[in-house]
Amino acid sequence: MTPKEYIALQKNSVDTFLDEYLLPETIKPESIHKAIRYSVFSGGKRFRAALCIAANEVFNGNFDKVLPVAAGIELIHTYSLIHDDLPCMDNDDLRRGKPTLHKVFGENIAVLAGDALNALAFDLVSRAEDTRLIQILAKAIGTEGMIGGQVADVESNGLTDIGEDDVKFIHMRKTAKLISASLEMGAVSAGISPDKLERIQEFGSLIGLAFQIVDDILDIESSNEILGKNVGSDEENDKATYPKVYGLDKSKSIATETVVKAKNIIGFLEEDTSILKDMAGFVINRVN
Ligand code: GRG
Repeated sequence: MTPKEYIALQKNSVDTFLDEYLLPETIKPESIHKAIRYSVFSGGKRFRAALCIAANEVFNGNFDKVLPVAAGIELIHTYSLIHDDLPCMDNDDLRRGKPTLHKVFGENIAVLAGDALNALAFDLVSRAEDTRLIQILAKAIGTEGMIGGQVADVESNGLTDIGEDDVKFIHMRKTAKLISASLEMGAVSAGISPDKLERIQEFGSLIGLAFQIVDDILDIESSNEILGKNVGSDEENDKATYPKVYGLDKSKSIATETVVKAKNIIGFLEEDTSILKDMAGFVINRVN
């Protein structure tokens, strides 16, 4: 199975699960339930959920136990995209090939939908009855994680003296932390040992960094049709990106080297980690 097929397979399970879990659009107040479903089912790849399930599988976990956790991670990810697109953040009007949530439902409902997804995500993760998973997720999205990265990102808009350390600081937090936490939560739920967990964390940080570097590159080289969002948005917002700091060619080689390093880190584990290595390869080869 190719990594793309593996991700599609897990997406199917996650989407079926979420469709049953999320309240129907007919429940009052209808607008918030419609808004949540509009965003959650707008065609995300479910890469983070697939990573969580893959790590769980590698360390012999339990699919039924990890599925709500993987689904919860996708709700956090969707929440971050909704808030990232708001006028007070990146002010984007296209996401996953559709108008952004605030364009359709208004800014107030978009903010509240993000907030609701946060609460729902923790409800789902708590179903595994393992407080370590809740702690990993909370830390990954807090001020030392995703939110910290987003703060540094918005504060760097328009600055001319952005350096290598600054852009790595942002990418490691706003994107890599949740990607690494997805793997970590899958592995911890499967009972991974602490020494192996360290390798999984490091692998996750590296592929998460590469994921955001590739995102920066696609924002320059892809098209609105393929990406489902407005390309050129980073340049328009004068954002801190790898191509801005290193140029396109060097950014591509850094992304490739980062993925090679990631694969080597898990290469010595006794378990069959081929699915994780394939997922690392997907990060480099993805087109959207
Ligand atoms: C949600 C805790 C929390 C905080 C909000 C707005 C914000 C703080 C953070 C923004 C972080 C962000 C949007 C980072 C970009 C990550 C990224 C590369 C997204 C694209 O991921 P894909 O390609 O998207 O997996 P799909 O659409 O496939 O799901």
